[in-house]
Amino acid sequence: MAEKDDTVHYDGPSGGWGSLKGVARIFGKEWATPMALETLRRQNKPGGFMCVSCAWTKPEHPHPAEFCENGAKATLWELTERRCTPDFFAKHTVTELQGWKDYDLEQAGRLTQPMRYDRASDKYVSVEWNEAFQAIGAELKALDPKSAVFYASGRASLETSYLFALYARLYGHNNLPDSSNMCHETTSVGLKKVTGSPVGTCQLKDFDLCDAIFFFGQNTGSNSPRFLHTLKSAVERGCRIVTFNPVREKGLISFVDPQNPVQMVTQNATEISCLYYQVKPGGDIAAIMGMIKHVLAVEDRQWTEQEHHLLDVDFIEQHTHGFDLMVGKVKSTTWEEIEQESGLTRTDLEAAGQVYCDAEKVIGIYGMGVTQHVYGSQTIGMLVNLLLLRGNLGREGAGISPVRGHSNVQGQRTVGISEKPELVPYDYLKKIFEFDPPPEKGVNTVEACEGIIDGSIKAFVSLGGNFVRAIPEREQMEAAWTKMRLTVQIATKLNRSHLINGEIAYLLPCLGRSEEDMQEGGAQTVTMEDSLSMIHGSVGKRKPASEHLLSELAIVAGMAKSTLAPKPTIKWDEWVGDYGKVRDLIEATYPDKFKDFNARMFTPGGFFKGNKARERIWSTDSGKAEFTTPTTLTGVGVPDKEGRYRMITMRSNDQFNTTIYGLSDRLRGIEGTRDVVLMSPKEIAAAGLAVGQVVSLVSDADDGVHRQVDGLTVTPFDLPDGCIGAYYPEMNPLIPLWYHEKLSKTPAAKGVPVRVLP
Ligand SMILES: Nc1nc2c(c(=O)[nH]1)N[C@H]1C(S)=C(S)[C@@H](COP(=O)(O)OP(=O)(O)OC[C@H]3O[C@@H](n4cnc5c(=O)[nH]c(N)nc54)[C@H](O)[C@@H]3O)O[C@H]1N2
Ligand SMILES: Nc1nc2c(c(=O)[nH]1)N[C@H]1C(S)=C(S)[C@@H](COP(=O)(O)OP(=O)(O)OC[C@H]3O[C@@H](n4cnc5c(=O)[nH]c(N)nc54)[C@H](O)[C@@H]3O)O[C@H]1N2
Ligand SMILES: [Mo]
Repeated sequence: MAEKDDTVHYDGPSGGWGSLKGVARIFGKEWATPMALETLRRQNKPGGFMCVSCAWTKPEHPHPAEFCENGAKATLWELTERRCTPDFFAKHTVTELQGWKDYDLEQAGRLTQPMRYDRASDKYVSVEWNEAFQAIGAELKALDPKSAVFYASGRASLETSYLFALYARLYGHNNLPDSSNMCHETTSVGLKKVTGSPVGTCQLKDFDLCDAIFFFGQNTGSNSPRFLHTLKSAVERGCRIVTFNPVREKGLISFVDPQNPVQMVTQNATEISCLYYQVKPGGDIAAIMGMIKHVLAVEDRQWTEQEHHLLDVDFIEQHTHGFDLMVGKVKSTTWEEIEQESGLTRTDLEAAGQVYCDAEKVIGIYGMGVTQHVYGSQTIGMLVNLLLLRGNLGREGAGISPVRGHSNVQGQRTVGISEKPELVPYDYLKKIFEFDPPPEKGVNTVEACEGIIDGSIKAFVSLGGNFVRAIPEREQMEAAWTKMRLTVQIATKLNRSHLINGEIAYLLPCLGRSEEDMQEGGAQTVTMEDSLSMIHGSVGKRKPASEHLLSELAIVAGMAKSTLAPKPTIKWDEWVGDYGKVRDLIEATYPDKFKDFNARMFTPGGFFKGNKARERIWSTDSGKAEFTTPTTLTGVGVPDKEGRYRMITMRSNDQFNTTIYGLSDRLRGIEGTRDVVLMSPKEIAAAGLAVGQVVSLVSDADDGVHRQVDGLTVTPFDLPDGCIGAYYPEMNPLIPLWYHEKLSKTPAAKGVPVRVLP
């Protein structure tokens, strides 16, 4: 699979020496202090601490170093020696800091003390913890609870998340959007609709048994590199991997295991995908339609010629609903339409479909390339259709495995961070805490933004994250943000969201996960749930970055105590003193998932919270697994038009979401800048542009709003026609707030309509 010579690309494999250099380049030689090495050695191991980077599972038998380039970066980022102290804030006004780049803000180092925004001097000034809690509590008490939003970025532990959600409900709202609303909400809604499960069904052992893996829109090499080890082993025992992605992502092409001395010396990379298709952005519905068309054709032939079914007809009969309708739709869709919408040929799709037919056990994988489209739920439905045809759900070695983002994003939803009350066991909450939780649905991320714009949302409390940077419609949102009465940010490092302040604003610094969390009852453990629904304990051992830091759990409890009237069932101080008591509450609220929680939290490889769909119990409307009849062949929400491109917003391997570690997108060969617009040489020529030309992008959403990003260098890159690539979060001003997935309202960041302005 040779790269095209006239495009920017990376010649090496993923992993290998490049990944080690990647770490060294950012942190210099000093990073390898004995303490940092000791911390990394404990990363993702039983009894150690769980990586703050991605959510990929932590195996029972870890590698000597069970972390990747990005996990190491994320940990070292937290372990930095730099400190962002009250002195720093005395030197810089907030207005001045608004002019800094994201990278420079985080370079200021770890936040050390609680700070209050002083409007008169336009500076952050230090404040005592108790004073901050009292002031926040007083503000919240004066507001209608429904006008407050409690946001969580997917890092905080299960214990903290449980209490954060409880705090919201005791106070009186379900306004609990989560980073998941911008991420895998399409899974929580779309996968649940068809399988009853809002999360993946696979376990790690399935990857040892499967015969084929179909990959849609997930960039393993950059975003969950530890997963490459699993894929490499699968390929080496003969599993076939078929990938659909507009970008030829290195990690899915070849991989050198940095932990394998022989591979490192010989640079004999493992080929990961046997077939790689550069589908159009949003073209996956059509691509899967083509594969299904082929599977159905083979079934017909096999039945007529040999009276033997290719399809698992018993499974379809017993366990599914909607088969005939779906088949009707597939049969009435022509190959011309499929080729047009997918950008792939019939021959290619038949070859991919044949891999499916030849495989006994199949796993489907997907990521943001699927979820961040207007019709993302239908793409998930199509992938599930494909799997259902041969009973590849609820069986060993088969299933569906969305790859989650933040290290505990899935877990936060599990323990009650949800704007949807029907997903939370209110009966248990009522019994345990003796209160009436609010029955009204709360706001998700997009609705929170709408409420901030229309003035109905007046307070925003953020448990981590960088909301204003991560959401769409940046310009309008930043302007609206300052109209809120109260903004509170719980964070480890300074970012843009801390500089766009409400009337009253607090910045509360917390411990990082690698740090020792000492409370009255001794050093504390926290827990997370990974992408494969495994629950792990995590113990930080490092000395905290500052003596003034509090744990996230203690900060949540501190605010809650000063907001809410005391109640005998609510024991904030006890819970802060011993997180084991919070785990007891989690177990009492979710007895099936968290049985013997405290006793099992250090199970090597984690303990499985269970999955009904895995056992072929379908919690759907029909009580069966649902075949989806798609209403569209494209995931994109606006029609094509002369001069309109579909923009994919991309992540580099040198960033974690809005945290930019450096300007090297090594695996794509883009170095030294993120201000680029990637286009195929053919599209560059067709648009009359020149390589290296500096252009602007404007949104092309036909809604009368002008959105523009300037200063982007035209860079030749191997991409399908009609599509351009550019970086997240820099391009977020171009995404209209209303441009989101239909069912889940996940912003559709992978098919944004834009024009190029020379
Ligand atoms: N290093 C690093 N690791 C991370 C993160 C990070 O920013 N940096 N972020 C974390 C988080 S929160 C998340 S959610 C995950 C995100 O991890 P991923 O799910 O991998 O997300 P992206 O990198 O945004 O995009 C995934 C892939 O989708 C492809 N794609 C775009 N459009 C389409 C399409 O229409 N069809 C198909 N088939 N493919 C498409 C893109 O080319 C890209 O390769 O990673 C987590 N891990
Ligand atoms: N255009 C476009 N937009 C996107 C995406 C995209 O692909 N394209 N992806 C979306 C996705 S998948 C996601 S998940 C969101 C991400 O949105 P968020 O989760 O809100 O953003 P992050 O960049 O992950 O948050 C980084 C900040 O978290 C804080 N932090 C780090 N560690 C800790 C900790 O341990 N505790 C606390 N309290 N704070 C901590 C630091 O201050 C850091 O600056 O963005 C979404 N936006
Ligand atoms: Mo994410």
